[in-house]
Amino acid sequence: MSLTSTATRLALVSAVALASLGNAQAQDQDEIEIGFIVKKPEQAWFINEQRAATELGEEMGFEVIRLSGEDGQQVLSAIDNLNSQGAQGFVICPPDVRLGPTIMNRAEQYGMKVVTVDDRFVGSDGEPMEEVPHLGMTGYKIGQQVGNAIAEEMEERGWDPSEVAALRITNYELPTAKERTDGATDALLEWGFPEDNILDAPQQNSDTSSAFAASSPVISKNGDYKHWIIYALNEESVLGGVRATEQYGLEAEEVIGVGINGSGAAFAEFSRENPTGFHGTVAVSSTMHGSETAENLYRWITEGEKPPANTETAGTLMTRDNWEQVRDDLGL
Ligand code: FCA
Repeated sequence: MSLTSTATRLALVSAVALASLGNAQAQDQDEIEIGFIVKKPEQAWFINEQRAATELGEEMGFEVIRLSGEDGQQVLSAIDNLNSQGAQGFVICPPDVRLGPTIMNRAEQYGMKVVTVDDRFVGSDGEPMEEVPHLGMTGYKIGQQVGNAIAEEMEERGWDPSEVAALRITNYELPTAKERTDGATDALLEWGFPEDNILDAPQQNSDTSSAFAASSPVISKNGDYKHWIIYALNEESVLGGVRATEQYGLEAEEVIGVGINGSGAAFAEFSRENPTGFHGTVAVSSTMHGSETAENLYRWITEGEKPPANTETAGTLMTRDNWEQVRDDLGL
């Protein structure tokens, strides 16, 4: 074969390759892309949501671009990034609900549609931004389930409420967190828990380490109590409180912590050979939160049907005894 014909062949091969690449690009351009931005990408809850959205996209034929937005700056660059990739909208659990107006501003500049999940945007008037479709937990009710589960377990253990301290790990900047801890508090008070025994540990963030940091000083300052109950906006935070009781030297039998979420953090705890003070968690389907919000957004983009203003989801108590069953029932 002559040198020339080899060169011709090579040129032909690359032309064919380029043409098929062009086709692939054209196909990609037709495919709808949406973003899924979360405030805590390393937490099992959010990993599940993003995974479920991606899987649904594969089934229905759209692409989900998973991004993290741990602060305002990161969220804004995530939106820029989505725009440059051609995305037409995004689902977001924001790092701070008060960023709502700023995030909407940027999204509207690009003509993107926005759906919130878990934490609902708050407008400059301090009210929820009703115009942005939202899907989240029924915070107050789920909080009540937490309070009732703790009360039942105190009865089971025969504790005298006057000897019990409640470690309430709070995050009042976040409305859904306040609803949840308020629900738990009200259920406990209704049951007859002494209000003076409720001790606040305000956390900076919604994770285990900030809950641990908030709880430790409260526990060591109140060493007279015989037993402790612990609740917070999620199980990651309750685990921080439980770890703080362990560090202080309290036995697992003296502690009842009940969380919210039902994700990997709780499964790991239930799988330990010896029970810890983490008694249970109210599980909600993170899988459903992820897939339903992604589907709502996709339909909005493709069919022009705006999702409902507010969808609330319910929870199921999960303990060491039934966690695998509940996990399977909820598709987690
Ligand atoms: C908030 C919490 C998460 C999860 C979610 C539904 O964002 O921080 O842990 O409970 O609501």
